[in-house]
Amino acid sequence: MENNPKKILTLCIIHQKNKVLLGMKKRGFGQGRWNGFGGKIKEGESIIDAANRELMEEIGIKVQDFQHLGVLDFSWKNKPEILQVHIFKASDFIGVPSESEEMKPEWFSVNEIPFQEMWQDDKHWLPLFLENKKFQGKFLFDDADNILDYSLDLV
Ligand code: 6U4
Repeated sequence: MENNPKKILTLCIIHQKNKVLLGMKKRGFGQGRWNGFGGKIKEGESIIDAANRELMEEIGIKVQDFQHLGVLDFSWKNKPEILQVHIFKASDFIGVPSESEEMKPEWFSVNEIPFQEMWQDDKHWLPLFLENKKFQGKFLFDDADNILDYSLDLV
């Protein structure tokens, strides 16, 4: 039974001065794209705990200074589910970013972000993120993950 089609997820990008840490998703949802780190929150888990659990599982690091910058709702034309993704920034972390079965981390200059190999929404909100602006938005995708419609506002 599918009573609650809204899923809450985390997405964390490490941003230090002129570089960001992204990960190549090696399997599952979003495979083949550079992305931040994160995933679905588990029952009873706080959103910050979920963000840190995913960072540890995916690249073996832990963060203390999360900034909650954005909330984006993603939906698809022919699917009932809505993904509500909470976007966090961090600058400091403990540990060494390391490749896992799910993610291969890599630093990118903020001038060389690989937008062509990312979700299409990223080029809209990442510039706001890099300027520490808070935002909210909604993106509607087709079956091939192309944007059909979107709204994005500063909050
Ligand atoms: P499981 O089911 O354990 O493999 P889990 O790790 O919980 O999955 P996953 O991998 O499905 O979650 O998480 C998807 C990740 O992709 C989250 O960090 C949110 C992010 N994401 C989803 N849609 C996105 C989009 N349109 N743009 C974007 N990130 C997106 O930049």
